[in-house]
Amino acid sequence: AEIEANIEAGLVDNWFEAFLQPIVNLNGRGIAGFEALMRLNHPQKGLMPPAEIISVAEETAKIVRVGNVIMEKAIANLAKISCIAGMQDTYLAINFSPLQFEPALPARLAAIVGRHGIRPERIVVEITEAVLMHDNPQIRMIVTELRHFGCRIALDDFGTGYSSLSYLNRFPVDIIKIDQSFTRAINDGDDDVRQKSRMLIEGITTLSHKMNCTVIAEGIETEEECRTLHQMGLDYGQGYLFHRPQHATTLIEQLVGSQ
Ligand code: G
Ligand code: G
Ligand code: MN
Ligand code: NA
Repeated sequence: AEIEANIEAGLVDNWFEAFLQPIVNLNGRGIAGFEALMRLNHPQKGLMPPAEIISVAEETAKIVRVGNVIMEKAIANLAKISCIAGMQDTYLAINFSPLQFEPALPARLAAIVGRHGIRPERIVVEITEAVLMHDNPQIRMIVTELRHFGCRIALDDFGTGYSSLSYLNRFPVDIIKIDQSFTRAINDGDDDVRQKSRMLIEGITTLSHKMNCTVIAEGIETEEECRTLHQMGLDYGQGYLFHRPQHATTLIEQLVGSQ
């Protein structure tokens, strides 16, 4: 109940923020895009971790309003970052929960990108298997509509669900994000675990490339992980080794400072 009250207060008093975590090209480590990660910045408690907030927001259907705020703020942040030299073609990935795929979503997103002068091709819609599992014709129609508008679709947390491969067959996916549990497992102390997880990632990557999908490794924390994943043919990486999720203002200062 306290979390629900914080969500409501956050919506009314503007406590929600869209932090950004850069996604880098494993070949050269230049920034290819950013993932928007929601944060509730409570005036007394400070930044509250999103996992619990998101699950309560989903249960109470407030996730639709929260998601609309995040879309607006994240796209406004992308527009600011785009003024920095070399950042004009970077993309923005936004996470979506199943309830957010309501009929009004495509027009709402179109209005926001239009207002900020962002091409829809620069927006990536991140969905999880939870979105696809519903196998709901409305969700499928809205995802297809977003793709026709120019957005790309990323399948998040890939490899953690039940029947990931069947979704690739039935859904238009452009990007596969391999879950960070795999990034950990490729250096597991157990030889068998390590070898099998490497074979799994390599196989998924080959398959994804054949289907014209880009592959991103999540949660890269060490140089060793980065090197191995690059050798295995993954395209992009995301993780604390490169950049943490940050407030847009901090990130912009850092990007401008490193030029
Ligand atoms: O930033 P962090 O690693 O703590 O995020 C935790 C989880 O919350 C991740 O699974 C992420 O996908 C999810 N998440 C973060 N921001 C959003 C958001 O704006 N909308 C939705 N639906 N999920 C989000
Ligand atoms: O579920 P999703 O992939 O959308 O969420 C990404 C989550 O992973 C966020 O909570 C983000 O803060 C977290 N994250 C990003 N990079 C790293 C990392 O290198 N290590 C760990 N442990 N978590 C990370
Ligand atoms: Mn994500
Ligand atoms: Na993920």
